[in-house]
This record gives sequence, structure tokens and C-alpha cells, in this order.
Amino acid sequence: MFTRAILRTPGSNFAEGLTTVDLGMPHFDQVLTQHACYCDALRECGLSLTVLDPDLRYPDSTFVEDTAILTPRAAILTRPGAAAREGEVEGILPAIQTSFGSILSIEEPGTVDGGDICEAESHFFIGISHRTNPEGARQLAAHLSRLGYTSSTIDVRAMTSILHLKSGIAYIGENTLVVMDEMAANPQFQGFNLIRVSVEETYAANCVRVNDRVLVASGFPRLRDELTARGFSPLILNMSEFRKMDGGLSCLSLRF
Ligand code: CIR
Repeated sequence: MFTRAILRTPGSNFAEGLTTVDLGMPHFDQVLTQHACYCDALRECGLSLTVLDPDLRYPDSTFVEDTAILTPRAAILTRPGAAAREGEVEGILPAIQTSFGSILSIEEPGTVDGGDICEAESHFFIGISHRTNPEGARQLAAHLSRLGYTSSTIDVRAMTSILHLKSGIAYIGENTLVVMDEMAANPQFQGFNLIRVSVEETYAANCVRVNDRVLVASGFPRLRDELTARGFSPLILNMSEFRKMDGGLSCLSLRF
């Protein structure tokens, strides 16, 4: 069960952040509306929220997930792979310090984006991407091992349709992984129940289990129906404006 989450309201320069997709400019009024709906959804799932003020120094700083990995045993501060985002970690630290006694970190030359880290019970899949480098993955695996968790790496660098590992997979509890088609054959996923996401619905693979619900982006009926058929309870959110900046549902919060 999660009880809390940390978020950051998007800044007025949100559209100046990084993106690899060509879906047009985000509309700031809709960005704020969608963020407010996301906050409401987390509250509906029973979470108390810490919503930080916009930080105009970092247009991508609403994507708080990339700055830390929060586990029940410790917080691990990341070192984001995009130089423009490195300073975001310092900005999130005070909010983490209020709830975590043990705080570890990834050090240079390692880089890790939280979006590459998929926690499945006591095992962590660590994506090697254009943001998370092998040294960052090595440091993170060592931290996790000391904390009593297992981990393994998945190289997603050749998968051009995704930015991070979690753009393509989500662990939603009940031993179930939601997996984009291109990754579904990975032998590491044997033993899990797999929900395969078709190529046309790849964006929806970034869904998030929060207590009794699964947050799912709107516009992807096949995944929604499959989740429902398997006994999950989807909570649908419009993510159109965050998608324009390569953002998905998981990146907008740090849940613990
Ligand atoms: C970036 O390129 O870093 C941001 N525009 C999007 C980050 C999305 N984060 C995530 O999926 N965890």
C-alpha cells in the first residue's frame, strides 16, 4: 500500500523541456488541468500528497519520478542522464528527507533516471537506456543488494519507441507485468503473468498500480478492457499534454 506521494506542479516554461516526439506544443492550461486531475486521482487512491511549487530552472521538473527511487528500506537519489535535468535532484531532496532516514545516491560517472527502474515486489528491473548508463545501473544494483533486494538489467537502447524502461513495462501487482509487444519475449519475464500491449497502444504500457486502482492513459481501450477483464480497476487519465514531452503516468509522482 502507498500512503504518500511527492509531485511538482508544472512550470509555465514546461514546453521548453526535452522531447523526442513530434506531437506539437503542449497547451499550458491543459497541462495544469491534467496535472490537477492526476493529483485528484492519487487522492482518490488514498494518498496524501506533497505538491512542490514549479521550478522554472528545470522545465522537466514536474517529472519527479526521474530524480529518486523510493523503496520501503531507503531512498536512492538518482543522477539524471540528461545534463539539463541534473539539478532537479537537489530540488527534490528536502521533500524526501522529511520521510526517509536512509538516503543513498548515484555518483558520477553513473547516471540513472527513475523512469528506468521497475520495482516488482523485491526485484528491480533496471533499464539501460540513453539516460541510465551501465555504471549507474551497477551502482544502483549494489545499493539495492545491500538493502536486500535483487535486480537485473534490461537494455532498451535499441528500442527507439521508448525513452525509459518503464515507458514499455509496468508491474501492477498480482505477479502481473504490463509489457509492450517488443519486450514481451524477454526471458526475464518468465514466471510473471504478462499483459501484452499492442504496438498501437505502446504509450499505455506506462500504467501505474496505486493501491486498489491502476492509472491508465485515456485513449487505449484494449489495455483498459484487458485490465478490467483480469480483475484490475483502471482509473483513466488524459495525458495528452505530458505525452508531447515524452512524459507518462509514472513520471509525474514519487509514490511511497
Ligand atoms: C525528459 O525527456 O526527461 C522529459 N521530457 C520526460 C521525462 C519522462 N520521465 C519518465 O518517463 N520517467
